[in-house]
Amino acid sequence: MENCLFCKIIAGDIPSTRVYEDEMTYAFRDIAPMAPTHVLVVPKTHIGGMDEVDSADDATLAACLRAVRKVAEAEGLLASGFRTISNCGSDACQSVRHLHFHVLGGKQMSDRMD
Ligand code: DGP
Repeated sequence: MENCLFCKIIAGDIPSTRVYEDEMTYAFRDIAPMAPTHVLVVPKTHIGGMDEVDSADDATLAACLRAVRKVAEAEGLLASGFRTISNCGSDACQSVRHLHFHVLGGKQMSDRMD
């Protein structure tokens, strides 16, 4: 989608540090990491956020969750654990309107979600 930051990253028009990629998903390091591992998993097709998944392709959505697991495995997080977050809308402070899953790990995190 034109003027979507993550679509431009997926297309390679904006540089990113790739961690994982397959036919339907792309994963890259967050520009402002909140943990030793902070990776964003995005679908290659434009979906605005969790509020739009009702009209999204099931295979794409499943691929995103599998990509989260692949990233956790590649980053060595399967044994220690990791957190997956998808912010949606203004109350959740979603800043990029392209569905993405933050994968955070490599440190002990708080039991609070805020
Ligand atoms: P959210 O606030 O949940 O919409 O997360 C958006 C994330 O995207 C935020 O953690 C910072 C990251 N981000 C924003 N711009 C860029 C960029 O140009 N490159 C990379 N790698 N990450 C970005």
